[in-house]
Amino acid sequence: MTKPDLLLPGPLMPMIMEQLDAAFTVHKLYEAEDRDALLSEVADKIVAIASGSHVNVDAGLMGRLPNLKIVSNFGVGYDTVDAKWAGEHGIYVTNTPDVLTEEVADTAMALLLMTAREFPASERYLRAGKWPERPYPLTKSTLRGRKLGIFGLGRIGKAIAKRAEGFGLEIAYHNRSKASDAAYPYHDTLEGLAAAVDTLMIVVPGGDATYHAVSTDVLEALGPDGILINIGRGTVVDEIALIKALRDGTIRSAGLDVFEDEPNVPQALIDIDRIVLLPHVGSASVHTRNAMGQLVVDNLLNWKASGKPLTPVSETPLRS
Ligand code: NAP
Ligand code: 8YV
Repeated sequence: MTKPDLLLPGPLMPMIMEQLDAAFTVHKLYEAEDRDALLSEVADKIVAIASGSHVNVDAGLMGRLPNLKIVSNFGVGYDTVDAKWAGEHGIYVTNTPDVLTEEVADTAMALLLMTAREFPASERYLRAGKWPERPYPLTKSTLRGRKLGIFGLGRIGKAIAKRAEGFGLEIAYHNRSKASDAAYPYHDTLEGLAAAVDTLMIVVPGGDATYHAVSTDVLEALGPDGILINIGRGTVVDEIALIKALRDGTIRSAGLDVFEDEPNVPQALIDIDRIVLLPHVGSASVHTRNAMGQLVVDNLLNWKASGKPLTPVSETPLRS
C-alpha cells in the first residue's frame, strides 16, 4: 500500500520520526541541499506536515502545498503555525494539549520559588566556596503573603492556581473572558491585574494578540516588590522594557523560561544575577516529551485512518 507523503520542515524526536517513517513517506526539508527544489518536486504529493516550534509553518509554505490537509504541531503553543490561514483553507492544525499541563505547572511553581527565594544564586554561592566565610544573605522576597496574578487561566494556568493555593497564595487572573469554572477574582485588563497583585505569572499563548502585552505600564503597575514569571511565550514580554524595569528597580525580580529570540538570551538579562533564566524546559522531561510526541503521531494516524485528528486547534474546527 502506498504511504501518504509527509513533510518534515525540521527534525523531531526519534520516537516520532520512527513512527512517521512507518506510516508515511517522509520528506525531510531540513536535510535538502536545495530546499526550494525539494519543495517544488514534492509539493503536489504532500498531504501532511509534522512540525515543532523551531520552524515557521506559514502561509508561504502551506500555500505551496495544494493537497495539504493537516499540520501536526509538537507543543500546545502553535504560534509558529498560521492556524487562521490553515483553517480558512480547509487544513487541520493539531497541537498537544493536556499531556504537558501538570509538568509545565510544576516548572512554573519551581521557577516562582527559585526566583522569590534566590535558590540558584544561593547554590552558586555554596559551589563558589563562600558559605564558610558567611551565610548566604536573607532573601528580600518570600512567597509568604504574596498575591499571584495569572495572565492566562487556561489548562496550565488552572493547574498553577491549584498548586499556588496549596502554597497559601491569593490568586486573581486576567483572560479575554471570565472563566466559567473558576471562582478567583477576574480583572478585565492586564494592567488592572498587575496593579492588584505583586506576582505576575504569564501563561498565555504567543502571537499577535499577546505581543508585548507586558509593557512598561504593566511592569510599573506590578510595582517595586513585583516578581514576573514567564512560562508562556517570550514575545508576550517587551524584553527591553523588562531589562530597564529590573535595572531601575521598577520590579524586584523575574523568572523566565521563554524568551523573545530563543535560543538567544540578551546578555543584559544574563548579567542580572538575581533573576532566574531557564532554557525553555517547561515540559522537558522524557515522560512528558514522549507523551507530546505520541500525540503528534496519534493525531496524524487518526486523521489517516478516519479523516479526523484527535486534538484540532480552535481555528480549524473542520467537520469532515
Ligand atoms: P489554554 O488552555 O488555551 O490557555 C490559554 C489561556 O490564555 C486561556 O485562559 C485564554 O483565555 C488566555 N488567553 C489567550 N489569549 C489571550 C489574550 N489575547 N489575552 C488574554 N488572555 C488570553 O492553553 P494552555 O494549555 O494553558 O497553554 C498556554 C500556553 O503556555 C501555550 O500556548 C504556550 O505558549 C505556553 N506553554 C509553554 C511551555 C513551556 O515549556 N514554557 C509549555 C507548554 C505551554 P481567553 O481565551 O478567555 O482569553
Ligand atoms: C515545548 C511548549 O517545549 O508546548 C509548548 O507550547 O512551549 C513546550 O512544551 C515546545 O513547543 C517544544 O519545542
